[in-house]
Amino acid sequence: MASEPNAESVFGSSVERREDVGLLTGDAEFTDDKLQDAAHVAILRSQFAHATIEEIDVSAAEERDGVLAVYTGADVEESGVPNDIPTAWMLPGLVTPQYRIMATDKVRHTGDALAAVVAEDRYAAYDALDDVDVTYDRLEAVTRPDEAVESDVTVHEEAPDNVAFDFELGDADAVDEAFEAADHVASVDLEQPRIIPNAVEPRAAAASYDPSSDELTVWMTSQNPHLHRVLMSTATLGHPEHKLRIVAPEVGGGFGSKIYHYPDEAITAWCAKQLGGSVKWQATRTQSYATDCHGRDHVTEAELALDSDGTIRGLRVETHAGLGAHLSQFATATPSYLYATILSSEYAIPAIHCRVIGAFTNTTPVDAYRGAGRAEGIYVTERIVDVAARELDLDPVEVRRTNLIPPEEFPYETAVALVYDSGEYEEAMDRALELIDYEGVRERQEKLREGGRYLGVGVANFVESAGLSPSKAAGELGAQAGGWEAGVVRFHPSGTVSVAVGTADQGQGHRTTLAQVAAAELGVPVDDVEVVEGDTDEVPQGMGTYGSRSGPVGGGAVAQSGRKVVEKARSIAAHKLEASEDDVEFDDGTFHVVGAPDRSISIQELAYAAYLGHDIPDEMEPGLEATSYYDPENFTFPFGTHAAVVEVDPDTGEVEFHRYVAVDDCGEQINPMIVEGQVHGGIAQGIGAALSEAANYDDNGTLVSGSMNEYALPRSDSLPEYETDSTVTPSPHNPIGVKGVGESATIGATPAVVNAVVDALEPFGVDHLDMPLTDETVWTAIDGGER
Ligand code: MCN
Repeated sequence: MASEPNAESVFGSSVERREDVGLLTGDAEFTDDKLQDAAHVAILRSQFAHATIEEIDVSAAEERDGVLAVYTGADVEESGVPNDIPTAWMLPGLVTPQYRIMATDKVRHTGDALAAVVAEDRYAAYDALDDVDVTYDRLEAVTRPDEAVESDVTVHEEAPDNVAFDFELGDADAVDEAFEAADHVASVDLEQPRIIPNAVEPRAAAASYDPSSDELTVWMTSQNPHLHRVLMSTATLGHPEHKLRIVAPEVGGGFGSKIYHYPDEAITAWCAKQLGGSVKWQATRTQSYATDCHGRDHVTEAELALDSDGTIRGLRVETHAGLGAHLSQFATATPSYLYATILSSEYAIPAIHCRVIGAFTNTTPVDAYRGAGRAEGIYVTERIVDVAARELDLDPVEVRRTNLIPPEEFPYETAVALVYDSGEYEEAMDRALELIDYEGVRERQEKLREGGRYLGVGVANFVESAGLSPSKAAGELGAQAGGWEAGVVRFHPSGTVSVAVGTADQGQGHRTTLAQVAAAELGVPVDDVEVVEGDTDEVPQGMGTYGSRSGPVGGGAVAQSGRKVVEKARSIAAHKLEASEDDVEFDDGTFHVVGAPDRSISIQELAYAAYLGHDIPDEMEPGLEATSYYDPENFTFPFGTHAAVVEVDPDTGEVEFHRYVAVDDCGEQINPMIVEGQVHGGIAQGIGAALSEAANYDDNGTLVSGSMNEYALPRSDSLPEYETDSTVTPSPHNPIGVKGVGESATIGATPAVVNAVVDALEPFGVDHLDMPLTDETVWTAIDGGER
């Protein structure tokens, strides 16, 4: 039976994460825990970044003990499946070469799959890979997007100059006029290197096919099972969607990398069908590095026009965005609509123009990584504001303040097509400045410099477009997916509640927070609400978890269904209490007749009545549940200010943190503890990008930072103590006032840290440095590159 309703409001409380018991005790089940007796798939990757394939000889591998089958791309073609990994976002003029699950004629990066061995165990499968004999004809490779468009190397015949798209946003003429009228133009050339997402759990799939029913079930590390189902069903395997079940069990982190429909999971499912049984595949860390979509990869020229008092008149940005060897699903949207549209940051910039050239290279595909597009765009604006402030001899904080969009201007339409919903930017910025004691730090900086110590303070503001929506607008811009979310709220006759949502957790705590949303709407104890996600058989439809959408959009869907349930319950309450519906009030789980508090009935009692069906209004169907497809009218726009104080050692180039302050505003907070956790994780990743992380390729297209030995993730001893605070500016259009938070800190942290380091280096005449700001980069820059 249901527990007694509690009066305490669960929305806004730091309810403990119900996910943690399973995770901490090891009881939580991940994909690799499924199908323990299944055969194993090992996938052969290309040895070269660019080559034509002359022959693939699998005969020796087939002969090995324990090997059940060896397949190549030719076998996939022969099976007659559609065999395509499609893009999910079209842009005008976009070139869309076919992306097959295994390459047959040409390889375009070292992660391309060439053959799949299925064997009785993992060791036998991997050992047999050595016996697959591939004859390559090697080609030159190109790895940088700016070089790709001028190179003789052709990644795809369909894309002349390797250009996949050439995208423009904003008013170029207005920007020209603004630049002519302005007192000063600052410019900066900057690069944002590739980042490799490092989820704790590498990608994995386990697939089971039942030939008698034609049912195919795939457990996989998915951030969006329904999207995976539709793509796998229609574009890749040609398997009926209603007979394809995708389940995302516990997923150990994603950071964007598990949004995409990759060849490997499709190969695993295809192998299960071919063999008529169960197979599984688990990526190694090295394979993940070579195949998980990377993030960022921009080479940019930016110019900012300002008056001498710091008033910004215009911003001009041109960027070459690397797409890698193939188009991943959102690879086109991330550097175009998510990047160009956020360039206004928190500022009233009257004219902005942005051109993005998306280029194919012989590298791992690039797509959304935590902060996707918004992180890259905000970085440009927040860096160039600092560059301009120094050139104008103004305090960078004051330039920011001069240009902030004031609260009374909301909703605010930017020069790059977004309408920001709400913002109290100055309040958040002032809170951060006060916490970090900005004036005091500046004084200390001056004093320490006299003694040969180099302190730097960096401030970055940011806005994020979180929760892509609405579907119609996204569709007009080329999206092949909706921006809605589905949520089911179902009372059981005993008064407990099941919620099913189309989002898919990878560590964000949805089973806790979305239960809080439902409990608050229904006025029932949070422990009486169970949330199901990540299973296409259990959840009717869904769009998944990315773009910081699960709180605002998933939460919106749950709230909307909760409200529908309350309205139906109100009708039953009015019937049972013999009152008009207008006279029945709902408060914390109980319906009362206005003015007669003793005439009341709880929502749990009404659930029982609804399922009995004896004593409910005529014409009403029994049952108490509701489904919503919540399609928001706009993005939500979280914002904030991050500030860092660092000291640079001029002898070693080492960057040491003195302070790190983050003030974030994600509207109403469902669970402040989880919000803070999201901010902590985001700061770590933002600092990693600023100081140490970069995926580097050599000229042959070999990923030289191909393992954790060469790819420098931040470690706990290189991260500062975080000092966090928040302001609360609800989103006016969201049913629960929530804005997303999952990516915010990643967006704010990187420019704050880079600004701080460059500020520290001012006495050495350094006005910009490209990330990552490793000791070597900083040390070299201190001596004007002479060391
Ligand atoms: N939340 C809240 N109050 C708000 C906003 C959010 O309590 N005002 C809660 C939400 O209910 C949810 C969590 O905070 O439990 C994050 O919510 P949201 O901002 O909606 O983001 P999503 O849940 O959609 O998660 C996606 C986001 C992204 S895009 C990346 S990348 C990312 C991130 O979340 N990857 C993560 N955080 C991650 N955290 C972990 N542990 N692992 C990842 O892979």
